[in-house]
Amino acid sequence: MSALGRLRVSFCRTAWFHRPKQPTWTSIARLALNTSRYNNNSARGGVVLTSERYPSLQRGDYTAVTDKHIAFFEGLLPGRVISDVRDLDGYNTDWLKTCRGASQLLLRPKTTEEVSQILRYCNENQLAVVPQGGNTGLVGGSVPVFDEIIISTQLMNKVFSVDEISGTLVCQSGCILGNLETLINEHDLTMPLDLGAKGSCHIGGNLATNAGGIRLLRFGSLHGNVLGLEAVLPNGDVLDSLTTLRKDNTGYDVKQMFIGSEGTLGIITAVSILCAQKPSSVNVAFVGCEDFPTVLKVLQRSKENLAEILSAFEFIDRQCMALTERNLNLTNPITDNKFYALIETSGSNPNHDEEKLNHFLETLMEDGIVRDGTLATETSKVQAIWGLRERLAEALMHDGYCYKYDVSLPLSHFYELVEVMRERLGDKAVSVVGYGHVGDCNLHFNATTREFDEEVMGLIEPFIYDWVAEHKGSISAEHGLGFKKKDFIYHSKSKAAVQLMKDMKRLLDPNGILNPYKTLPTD
Ligand code: FAD
Ligand code: 2HG
Ligand code: ZN
Repeated sequence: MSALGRLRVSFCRTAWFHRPKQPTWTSIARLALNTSRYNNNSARGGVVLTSERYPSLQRGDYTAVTDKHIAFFEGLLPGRVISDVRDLDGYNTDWLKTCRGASQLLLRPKTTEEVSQILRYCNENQLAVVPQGGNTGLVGGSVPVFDEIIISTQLMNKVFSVDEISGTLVCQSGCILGNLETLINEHDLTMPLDLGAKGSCHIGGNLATNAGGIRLLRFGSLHGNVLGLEAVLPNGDVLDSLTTLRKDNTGYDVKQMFIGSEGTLGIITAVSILCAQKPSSVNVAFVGCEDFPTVLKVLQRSKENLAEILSAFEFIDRQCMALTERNLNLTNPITDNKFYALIETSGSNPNHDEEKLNHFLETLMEDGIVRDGTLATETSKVQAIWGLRERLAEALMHDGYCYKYDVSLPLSHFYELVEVMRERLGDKAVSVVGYGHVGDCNLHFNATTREFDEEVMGLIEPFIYDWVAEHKGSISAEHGLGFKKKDFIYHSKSKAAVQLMKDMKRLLDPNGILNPYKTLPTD
């Protein structure tokens, strides 16, 4: 009997990406907290203002927006200036509902020239701004801290060209990732990145955060897939680096500076990206493992046996999987396992791919590595299994308050962090879970409590950052530093590297108007 026959047939219903219920609060270490406001949901919009939550925060020496400024912007962007506070709440509040600014002004440019004029004016008038894409960032980088003007790329959603032979896509930065995927699928191409927030995040936001996601294992990071970009510098100058060339060794590769700069060096207005051939066969195997070393064994075997068709390898622990059932009412097709591995293959020959995957699963079972699993070959079932994985961030938030960490760790210490934290938190937490992009050594560690608990927070931070640094990891694998993690940068970067970052910031943004209070440390 084939492995396909012996493995249970997938039966999950298709799951979709939803915005989660509001959590209550998150913390920023090294900033004094106004503890009386922890769970104050009576504040406007249900989320406490960041400036009230952290009373020690100092607003920079920026000009406050006046009617004169608003009149200027209304002349420049007729009908695309929003200054009614009721319409601004969603833009002022982050996806996790943990950070909230008090911006009085949202600008929605359509062209690079408009972005250039906005920034030139803001720079001359010492007006602080925050660039915003889909506002799905998880580190508080996309919303104002005080009253920074929000510059949204929402209306910058033009696709300029798709070249089927070279696989290059050139578009404006406000295109939604999921829409780009749909569009280029028609040209038999696929995006080199995919993430749970694809229905909302913008490609410019993806570049600005150097987003990783579930395809990084196959296609590598955006530092390799972005061929060119256009960015507007804080003084309004346009940096045209929008090449479509695969190779170009003419001096410093300046576009790299903007990838992962989290809106602190320039506003990305257009992107040229290398897309891959769309696979004609995609399969997903979802297998149960009895311990974490077995997950690693399966990973190693996947690399050996699936080789060029392996396109994703994710893991979920039992405690995390339980949340999808408890909080989202989803069905896990293979219950009662301590760990789960999601293995995706993508290729161009369905028979070849199935044969390879079948052989791989057979040997896993014959060698007693895996006893339970399910295989999905139909698109709807593949999507349903991915739904279990992609909705974990949402599932966690239903517990109440979520303490979220996104770290890189060597595989030899990878899951140890979850065990150490579980021991440390004991029964003070509702859930203590680990999941993520294990194929890229990227762990998503999350703990939850019903509501924010200062004692739990104190048990997690700074311990977790120290632990990660001691074990030669990174305190932010893919989400960035934003507002929440900027002061822990020295756990992962040398003093010399941070100094160079500060020098670059000063060179490009001497007035510090672009996304202040983000990425670079306070000191
Ligand atoms: P925003 O949230 O709007 O902004 C993020 C940062 O980029 C901010 O600092 C902002 O100022 C800056 N920025 C935005 N647009 C521009 C621009 N045009 N020019 C300059 N700066 C800009 N992230 C991953 O890496 N991998 C994942 O697998 C992943 N999965 C997620 C799943 C869910 C359910 C959610 C909610 C988030 C997930 N994220 C993930 C985090 C987030 O989606 C990514 O960081 C994404 O790239 C942010 O894009 P955005 O358009 O929403 O950017
Ligand atoms: C994912 O991989 C995202 O699902 C979110 O990066 C991770 O919420 C998290 O911890
Ligand atoms: Zn992730």
